[in-house]
Amino acid sequence: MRVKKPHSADGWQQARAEFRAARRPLALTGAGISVESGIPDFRGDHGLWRRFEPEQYATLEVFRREPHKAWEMYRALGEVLQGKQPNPAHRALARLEREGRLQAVITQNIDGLHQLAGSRRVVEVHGEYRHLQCLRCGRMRPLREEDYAPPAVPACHDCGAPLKPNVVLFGEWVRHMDEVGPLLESCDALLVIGTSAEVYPVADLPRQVIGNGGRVFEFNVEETTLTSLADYSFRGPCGRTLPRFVA
Ligand code: BJW
Ligand code: ZN
Repeated sequence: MRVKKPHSADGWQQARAEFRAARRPLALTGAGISVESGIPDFRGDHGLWRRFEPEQYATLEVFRREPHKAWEMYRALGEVLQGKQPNPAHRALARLEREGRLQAVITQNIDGLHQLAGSRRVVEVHGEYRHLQCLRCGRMRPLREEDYAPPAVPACHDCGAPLKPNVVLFGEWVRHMDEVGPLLESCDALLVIGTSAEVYPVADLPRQVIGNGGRVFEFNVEETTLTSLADYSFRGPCGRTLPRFVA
């Protein structure tokens, strides 16, 4: 049987042994890993989507038509990101990599907390929030505090077009899939942490690993569409479950 839930100490031991035996382990993270750092996720009770309907604020189409609307959401996001620090789950992944037990972290998060925790190979498939990009001429520049000052939308110095945070919106291509592809191809153990696995193409990555015969270990506070497919599902705040798992 594929699905094994680690309810018992034995279950935890077996999961740990399987992860230790992996030759090409990876982690895939989502907003849930940063919740214990004080950054709300998207689809939860205090999530960003409770205040900002994604179709109204978070699509490329909306940005092109009404950039000030997308900037309303960015400002709210910028506020919650300020001063946030990594938590034990981020640090557990950094430690795994340092010890040679993790190849890379593929993250949907834009908050930079994996790097702050010490992770070195971090693939940010949904971008990052520290830079602004010009969709017209391609110019990229660092985000400045005054960019958040309402109500203006910052404009490109070179061509005058509205600048957009380097965060991937719906309808935009996700980043670095050329790097993700080969990593996933050879991955035999994937830690999936704090993601609802509802946003594509990332939601397909665990299924790809399962299809290749790899193991999937899910860490989440609740059941997701992935839970029934995962080999192991650790229920609870990942700031507790993940450090315990890697200990
Ligand atoms: C905890 C916890 C704790 C809480 N411990 N766990 C129809 C069908 C299929 C696909 C599509 C479709 N129509 C359109 C698409 C494609 C679309 C898509 O997937 N849409 C779906 C909604 C259906 N995808 C795209 O458009 C992507 N691009 C793309 O596909 O390119 C090709 C293309 C090009 C041109 C045209 C069409 C396609 C881009 C996706 C971009 C996502 N961007 C966002 C950010 C928006 C801006 C902003 O930041 O403000 O990225 S959306 C948002 O969701 C953010 C996240 O990275 C992403 C994923 O969310 P995540 O991380 O999973 O968070 P939550 O909140 O969903 O889940 C948190 C989880 O943590 C929960 O499970 C909790 O239980 C758990 N948790 N506390 C452990 N302490
Ligand atoms: Zn420009």
